[in-house]
Amino acid sequence: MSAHLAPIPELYVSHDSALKLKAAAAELKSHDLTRRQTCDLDLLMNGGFHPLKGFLTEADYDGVVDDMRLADGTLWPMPVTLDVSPEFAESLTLGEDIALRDQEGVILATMTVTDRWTPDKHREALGVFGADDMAHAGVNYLHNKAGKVYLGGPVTGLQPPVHYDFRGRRDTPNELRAFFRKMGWQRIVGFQTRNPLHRAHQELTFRAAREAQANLLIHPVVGMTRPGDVDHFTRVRCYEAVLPKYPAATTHLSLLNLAMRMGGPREALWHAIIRRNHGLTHFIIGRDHAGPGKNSQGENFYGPYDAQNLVKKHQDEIGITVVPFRQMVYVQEKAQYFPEDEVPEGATVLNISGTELRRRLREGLEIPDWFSFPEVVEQLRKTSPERSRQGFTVFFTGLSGSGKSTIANALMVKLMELGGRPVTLLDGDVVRKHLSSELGFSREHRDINIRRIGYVASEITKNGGIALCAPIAPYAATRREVREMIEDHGAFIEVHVATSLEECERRDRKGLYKLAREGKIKEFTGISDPYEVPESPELRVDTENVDVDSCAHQVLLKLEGMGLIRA
Ligand code: PPS
Repeated sequence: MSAHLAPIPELYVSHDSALKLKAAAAELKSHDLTRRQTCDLDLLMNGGFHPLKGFLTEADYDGVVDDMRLADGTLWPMPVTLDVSPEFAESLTLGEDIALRDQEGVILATMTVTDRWTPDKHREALGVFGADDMAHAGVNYLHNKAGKVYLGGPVTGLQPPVHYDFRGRRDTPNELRAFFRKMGWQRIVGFQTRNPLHRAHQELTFRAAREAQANLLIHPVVGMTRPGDVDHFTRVRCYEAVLPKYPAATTHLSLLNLAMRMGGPREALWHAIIRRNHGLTHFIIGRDHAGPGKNSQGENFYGPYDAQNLVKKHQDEIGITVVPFRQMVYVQEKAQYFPEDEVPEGATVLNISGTELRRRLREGLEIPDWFSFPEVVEQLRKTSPERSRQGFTVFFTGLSGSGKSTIANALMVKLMELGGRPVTLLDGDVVRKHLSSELGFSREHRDINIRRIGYVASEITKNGGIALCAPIAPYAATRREVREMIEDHGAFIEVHVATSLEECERRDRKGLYKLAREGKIKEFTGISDPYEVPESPELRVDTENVDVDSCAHQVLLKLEGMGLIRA
């Protein structure tokens, strides 16, 4: 049997041992895994991350960050760390076993904690991603989502995470290796993707398989990809729609539960190692593999072919051959795709970027047949209806008495007059009565209140409705959090109702400013509590010189300009 198809070590114990260990693990301190950690654990346990035997120790982590190597010298470019809160980390003694639970509380594994340290995240960002810039999704996750302390140590696998979706299309490395053995496939080229497959991808994969004289594994990532990507449910339906266009005897589709970091060249190297573990002999690396987009200066983080070059340098050591590809473009005169460096002279080159595709979907414009398959476009249109049929949230923020609710009410009536989508008003006072009646006005309580509003608004937006929110929402960080929650599902329009404190106090409709000045109401926004003015809201309205009706109309015009409503 070829070495690349022999079974690979997993971290699972036998079924009987797992049952016993699980019963004992219920007594252990336990950590609830994040989504990313669940993906990482899945691949640790099933051998996708071979030769790792657990979450990185401090010495391995240092080596990976600085030189892409574990302490024993093995090539490993990406930190796979168990990040936790300082409180949880401090509650542990080194050498202690902990239970690792999924989001429903099911124990998936135990881990012996051999290492605990507070990483220098600035150093990690620079070492792993080449920049400490929040515009990079991996860096943003590192600073804003990952816990402050890392735990390291060997993992004992008890059961894989349960997947309810596309079960038949998910394969562990050993399942894939067994499949290749059964089919007699010796040479297999893998194609990694986090996007729907269009004609250019199909052409690229055909050519790669031909060049490598290999069978083809379409191996899309369905764990976590770049925020804003097409969700994996839609993508898998797209892949399934394209699959019949491939020769069945030499093509296979399998889903990979990887949490990507968008780390460009280092990530490409990591992908190659993971694919080697899944039994592949060849791996396609195209333009800007695992690219994170532009940095905060508007420049690319990595060169378009840096990833190819890095993986080529290490391909022998990994044991997989890179099949490098240039960007594929459509040549109109030939009615055919070509790598960009092989385009016949003087020919007309057509291309539609990801941004342009999203614009066309958003605005309900044509997507030509030379670009994609009608079956794929149909799936994409189902998930991304044009903007005027999507849900959205208008989030008013401003001081108490600034006029948020009044404008929001006027806007609600105007939107209802237009019709087409249900409109819900989440007014500050109303929310505090129904959703947040137990909360006060400390920073902590205000944040909880705003997150609740954000959650409800995101559900409304997801379901195609219009949410109008009108809380004070004094903190920029919490407003940003809500924006992120909602932008997963539709547009978020922040409207700063910029009435000055003096004017709000002069109006003092509810008599609260007077009480606040007298010290009878504590922590009153603008008087004894902060209000962080939004720096770049979608719209700022001035209620001091403009009447309510005109303010609401300004919002309506903004929505029209964004393609969200058709007046
Ligand atoms: S927050 O900060 O966004 O959670 O506030 P919010 O939920 O919008 O609630 C604001 C309304 O509560 C009344 N109120 C106070 N506001 C600010 N600070 C203090 N301490 C306070 N105590 C009561 C006030 O009437 C706000 O209503 P609006 O509609 O904004 O005037």
